[in-house]
Order: sequence, then C-alpha cells, then structure tokens
Amino acid sequence: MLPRLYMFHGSPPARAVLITARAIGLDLNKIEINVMKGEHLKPEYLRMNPQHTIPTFVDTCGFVLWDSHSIMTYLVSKYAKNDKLYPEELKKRATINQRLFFEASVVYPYLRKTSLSVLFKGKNSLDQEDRKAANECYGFLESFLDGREWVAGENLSIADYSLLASISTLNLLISVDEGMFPRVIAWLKKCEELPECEDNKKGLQEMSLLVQTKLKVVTESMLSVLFKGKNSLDQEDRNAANKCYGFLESFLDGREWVAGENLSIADYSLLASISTLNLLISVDEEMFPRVIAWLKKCEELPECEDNKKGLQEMSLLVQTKLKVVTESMVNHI
Ligand SMILES: N[C@@H](CCC(=O)N[C@@H](CS)C(=O)NCC(=O)O)C(=O)O
Repeated sequence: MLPRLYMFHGSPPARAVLITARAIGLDLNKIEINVMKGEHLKPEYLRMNPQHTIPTFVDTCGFVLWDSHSIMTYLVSKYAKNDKLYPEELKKRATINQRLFFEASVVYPYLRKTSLSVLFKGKNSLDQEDRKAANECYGFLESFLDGREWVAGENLSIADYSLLASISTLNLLISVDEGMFPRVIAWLKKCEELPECEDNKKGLQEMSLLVQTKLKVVTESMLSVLFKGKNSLDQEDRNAANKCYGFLESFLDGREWVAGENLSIADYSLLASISTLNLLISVDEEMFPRVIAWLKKCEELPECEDNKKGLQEMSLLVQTKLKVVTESMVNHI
C-alpha cells in the first residue's frame, strides 16, 4: 500500500509535495481532486481535512496531514534516506522553516489572490499595484539568494521546492524582470533542470485549474481597519472570520489542543492571530464553543502573558479606528 496524496497538478503546493516525493524516491498514490466540481468540499474530503485544502496527505497508517509545508517536512523526516533536504542541524533547519513560512504567508496568499482575479474574476490586465506586490516577493527572494546557491543556503532544500512551485506560477502572471532580479532568474533555471522538478512543468501547464476561494486572513481585516480607513465591519468580514473560527472548531473536535492531545507551538501561533481577530469580530460562543474554551485555556498559560499585553495595545488601537467598538453594534448597522 502506498501513501495517498490528494492533489491536482495546477496547485503549486501540491506540486511542491510531488517534487519532494520524487526527490526522495517515494511513490505516492496520487488522487486527483477536481476543485471545479467541488470535490474538496464533499463530506468524505472534509472528514479528512476540514480546511478542504489541496494537497492532503494520508500515510499508510492512516495519519492525515495537510498544508504542503508540513507534508514536505514529514516526508523527508520519515521517508528520506538522509536529512539533506531538511537538515536536522538546528540553524539550517530554522532557516529552511523561515523560507517555508515566507512562502506560506507572503508569496502564496498573493499568488492565490492574483491568479483568482485573473482566472475567474474577469481581471484582464495586471496593473502597477499587482506588479509592485509581485516585485516585492521577487525582491525578497533576490536578497535570500545573495551569496547563496539555494534559497536557504549552500544546499538545495525543500524550501527551494516550495518556492519554485509558487514563484514559477507567479512568473506566468507577472514575469520576473531579469535586469532587476538576476539571481531569481538564475535560480529558476537551475531548479527547472532538476529531474525531480518535472512535475512542476506539468503543473504550470495546467495553471488554469487554479481555482479556490481564499479565506481572508487576519492581517487583511486588520490592515483594512488600521490603515485603510475602514471603520465598520460588514457581513463579508464576518463570514471570512467565521470560516477561520469554523476550521479551528473542527481541529479542536475530539482534541485538547489544536494539533492533538498536547499543547504545541501551533497553539501559540493560532492563539496570537485568533485572539487578535477576536478583537475585530468576536468569536460566537454558541457557534464555536470549542474555540472559546481553547482561548480561555490558552489565556491561563503563564507563557501567554505577553499575548495579553499585546492584545490590550491592539484593542485600544482598533477601538480608535472602528466607529463601532462592540460586535453587537456592528450587527445592528
Ligand atoms: N498553505 C496551503 C495552501 C493550500 C491551498 O490553498 N491550496 C489550494 C489549491 S492550490 C486549495 O486548497 N484551494 C481550495 C480551497 O481552499 O478550498 C498549503 O501549502 O498546502
């Protein structure tokens, strides 16, 4: 029996996992998911991955994991013959993780937004603002590659695979300017020559299959309130926030903490953002009782003291920006 990967080739994160699997010689049972037909929203998929993202990985023992970055680190740690692609040495690993999070939190959200607007929302030209944002991603990457062979150092790593999948896709929409970003261009070429990156080419051709509706992330709502003069929150904001709370509620189903029976850094990460989002759009206790209980439990942890301090500062700031400060008032607008 082979581990299963639910995927489609157009999906950059799925491609990053395919490249990793090929690099370590792991055969996968690839199961194509058609997002256009909503196959990722069917109950059997949601039972596996309530966040309904692609890719989702199911190991031979039944262990389910999603998010390409988590899957890649797991595959190398479990199946690779050595740790070259994800070294155990602390600082090397930390740098690779930083690049992976850069992909997850900076490049991919932007790529997703832009490709959706072009492919499905009728946007038929990319403007200066789009180019500026893409160039910002390319610029960061250019600086990571300054004096380095690969994005996280002297050796090829899973961070290269992750960034290759998304940067090469973004490059289809807004091409990398060779004069401005020569190292990015050289790195893209080098990656494309790697035999394990074959699957990326195939996926790039299927780019038009990129379809999804993206959650509005915490930062998006926050930025619009703090810096873009938004002074009330509407139903669309509430829907997006509730979607986040809903995912979290399902992660907490039958679990003490967000990733299982034990407290982990995933709780700290989610606590910081969810408690902040809660300032803007409060978590409804009836709809999300587990999230409320988890927030309370986290708040009692001594190490979460700094979170409270930050929340107080943030809450003052938000209150001065939002005309209406309480959720009940928002609901009555
Ligand atoms: N950070 C995630 C992103 C996954 C993601 O958003 N995948 C898209 C396909 S490229 C998706 O699942 N879209 C459908 C949806 O979000 O409902 C990862 O790296 O796996």
